[in-house]
Order: sequence, then C-alpha cells, then structure tokens
Amino acid sequence: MGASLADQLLAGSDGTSSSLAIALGANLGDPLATLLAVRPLLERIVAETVRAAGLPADHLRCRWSPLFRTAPVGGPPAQPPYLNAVLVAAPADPRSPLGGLDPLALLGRLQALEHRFGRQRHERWGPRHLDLDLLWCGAVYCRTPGLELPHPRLLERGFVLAPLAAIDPNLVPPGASTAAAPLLAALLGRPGEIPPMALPGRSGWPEQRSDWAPNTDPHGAPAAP
Ligand code: A4P
Ligand code: MG
Repeated sequence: MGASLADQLLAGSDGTSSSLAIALGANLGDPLATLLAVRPLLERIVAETVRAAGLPADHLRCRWSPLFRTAPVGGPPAQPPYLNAVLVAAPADPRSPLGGLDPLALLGRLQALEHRFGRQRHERWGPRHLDLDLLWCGAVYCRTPGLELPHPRLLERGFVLAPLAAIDPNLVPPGASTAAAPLLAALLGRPGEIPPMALPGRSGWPEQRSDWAPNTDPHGAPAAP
C-alpha cells in the first residue's frame, strides 16, 4: 500500500513536519498598526497551543519574516495594497517533535483574533482588516470545508512565498519539491506577477529585507517607519 501524504510529510526531510506556519495579511484600516499589534498576540497563541499539546513552549522559536507590501491577488478590482508577513514556529531543538497539536482549536483562535481586529467576511478574496491563514501545522494533512492543511494555495502566492523565502530561502514548503526561494523566482517569472516588496525593519518588527529580496516598490513609497 502506498504511503499517505501525511506519512510522506512525516517522513519528509524538509523540516516543516516539526513546525507550524501562519500567514498574516491586511489591506483595510491601518495594516501596519494591526500587524504590529497582532504579532505578540500570535506568539502567545502559538505558545499556548504548544503547551496545550503537552509540549514545552519555552523551547519554541518564532521566526518572523520582514513585512512585505504586496499587490492584491484576486478579489474585486481597485483594492488597496496589502501588508503581508509569515510566522514560522518550530522547536529550538530541531530533533524535538511538534506532534499532538490541535489545528482546529488554533484556527478558532486565529479567527477570534481576526474578528477582534474588525474582520468582516463579505466576498471571497475581498479586502480585509486582518487575515490569518494556517499554512501548515506539523505533519497534519486534512481537506475539510472548515480546515485545509497544508493551505491549498500556499505555493501559488507570492505574498506567502516571499516571506517564507525571507525567513529561510532553503525551506521546502509542504507539498513542494523545491525550496521557497526558487519557487518564488519561478512564480515571479510568470507574466503579470508583481514582486512583493520587503519593507525596512522598524520598532516592533525588526526583520530586514534580505539581499535577494526585490527592492523596487511598484505600489508607492514604503510605509513610514
Ligand atoms: N479555511 C480552510 N483552511 C484554512 C486554513 N488553513 N487557514 C477556511 C485559514 N482558514 C482556512 O477563509 C475562508 C474559510 O477558509 C474559513 O471559513 C476557514 O474555515 P477566509 O479567511 O474567510 O477567506 P479568505 O482568506 O478570503 O480565503 P482563502 O481561501 O484563505 O484565501 P487565500 O487564497 O488565502 O487568499 N492578495 C494579497 N496581496 N495578500 C493577501 O494576503 N489574501 C487573499 C486571500 C487574496 N489576495 C491577497 C491576499
Ligand atoms: Mg483567510
């Protein structure tokens, strides 16, 4: 009998089977203020999720991407540009497992946070005050209407791949056969793709653009520091 995708992920050498990742996006209200405020709350939620699984949260390392200004993908025309970022959380000791997490409970807490920051759902891919997508959660594989893991569109989105590649260009996302940096380069080679722009680090969000990151801003000047 062939191995299930979950088994393949568990057996994978990409390291994502012992990590979880969350994508952040906002393009209504004050996206910068929102993401700055959400960052410590997300770290707390992730730590509590890990602790609820009986794992030592103090051994967890949170790695944040820089903030990226990105062109809207899909949805209604004339949306404002987005701010996007990604959090990857993994045990500081890579040999430690990250099993037993409850992704549905985690998603519930992410949605409560979206609601708290003014998220309203009107139309698919419409503008939003805050979007928090679970990209992957350890080796969990599921396809239900309420939760799909790994996130089914994570490999098609420059606003996800650019932050992931900034965290670790060699990280191989679940479901991919190559690393985030070449995946992003291939995506940006497609006609019409607008490169995400890494913003400079700032108080509360110190991560800097990396050398390879696109540094031309097709959407106007970077947000004020
Ligand atoms: N859901 C299922 N799986 C998940 C998951 N892994 N993480 C369900 C989060 N939610 C998940 O989500 C719709 C339903 O998906 C929820 O009820 C949840 O139970 P939503 O947040 O209401 O809607 P959405 O975000 O519009 O949908 P989706 O399908 O996650 O959209 P995408 O593909 O993530 O695209 N352009 C830029 N530049 N930046 C962006 O951040 N985001 C989108 C959303 C479109 N264009 C964008 C951006
Ligand atoms: Mg969403």
